[in-house]
Amino acid sequence: MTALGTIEASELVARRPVGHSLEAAFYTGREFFDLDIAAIFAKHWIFVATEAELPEPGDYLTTTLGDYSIIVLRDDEENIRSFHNVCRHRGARILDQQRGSVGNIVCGYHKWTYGTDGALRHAPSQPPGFDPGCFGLKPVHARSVAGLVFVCLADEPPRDFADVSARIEPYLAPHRLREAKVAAQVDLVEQGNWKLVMENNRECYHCDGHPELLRTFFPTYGYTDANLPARLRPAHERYLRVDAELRAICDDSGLPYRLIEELDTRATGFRIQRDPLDLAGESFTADGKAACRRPLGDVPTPRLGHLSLHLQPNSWFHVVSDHAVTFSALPIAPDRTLLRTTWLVAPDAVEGVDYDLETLLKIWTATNEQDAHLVARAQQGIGSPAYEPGPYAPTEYQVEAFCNWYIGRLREHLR
Ligand code: 3BY
Ligand code: FES
Ligand code: FE
Repeated sequence: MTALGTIEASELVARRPVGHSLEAAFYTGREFFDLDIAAIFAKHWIFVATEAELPEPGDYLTTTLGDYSIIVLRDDEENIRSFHNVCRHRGARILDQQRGSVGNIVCGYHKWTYGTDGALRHAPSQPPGFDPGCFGLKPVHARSVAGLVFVCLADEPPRDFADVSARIEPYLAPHRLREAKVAAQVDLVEQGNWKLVMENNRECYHCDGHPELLRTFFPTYGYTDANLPARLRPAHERYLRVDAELRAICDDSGLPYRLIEELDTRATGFRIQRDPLDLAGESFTADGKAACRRPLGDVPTPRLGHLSLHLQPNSWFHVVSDHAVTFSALPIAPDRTLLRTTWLVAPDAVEGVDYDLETLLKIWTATNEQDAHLVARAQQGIGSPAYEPGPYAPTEYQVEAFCNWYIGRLREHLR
């Protein structure tokens, strides 16, 4: 018998009703936390960093996925690599800082020394015949897609990632994120399960709770003509007008914008689209005007709306003409999640000259805090024995797609 009582995790996975939120144990139980790490985070491509965080050879960061600790670094040849942060001598955690820069990767315990390619270069006082070639750092698959760095812990990563990369790269490439500069990174610990963070991100049913974001973000997001509430008609009319303008600009300048939505039909579920913004239409600011004077990449006009990328299991991205924002939700405990938000600007943008940091961060900081409250409320309610799964509205179809993808992956794992 498990802590779920007589009901096994596999039964809960098998009986999940389509179109409804998940049963409580998915959000509260240690069994599902461990299962999520094993079936989701250790098997899929996970966004962990931007190349902008690792500008020079030897720059590294460490990240935690459940019990795994990994190193992501730029090697001497400037390639992005990833390794398990576990020494091949007696297993000590090698790098214990969140980020830094190294010439070699040196374990602090007995000074085994690895190159930035992971090869063991030096192990003090070993007997003759010791073969360093047998003790390189264990590699983790790592790929950069237009400057967004993904890792996969599986021996055999999902093979569809190459296809997804090839399809999203043309949308991202014009913004030259590889060369961008990190303006800020903020870690927010949310009091809720990582899936509640993701589900909340996948709908705008709750967007009335985001007055700052809604200055420019169309509240019609996720609705169709058939289910659009009457109160959103004026916004929808405006949306249609500016959307037509945006499409014309994109067609003229060869920028891809069309929606691709394959959220739950493949291992690397994704959604990408360039969508207009309201008011000046340039950026996530109070008036829609750019927050940074330097454009991000080769943009034909600042009025480019937002390029939005949503990826299963745990990341989303918004790129506007003057900056990019990346988001990743990393599980800490069944009821705690780290939301990491990173703002990127053009490499030559100077804080205080080209942009005011507070203005740049304002909208998503407020939105993240509002979302964190909503996620905590959801976690609290779901913790009551009175909770039972409730139905998703049509505008929550991307939440259903997230849960459907997730349940499908668990079923595959448990087979
Ligand atoms: O970040 C997103 O994708 C948005 C923000 C508001 C709701 N969600 C769909
Ligand atoms: Fe790393 Fe001994 S455990 S050098
Ligand atoms: Fe929200």
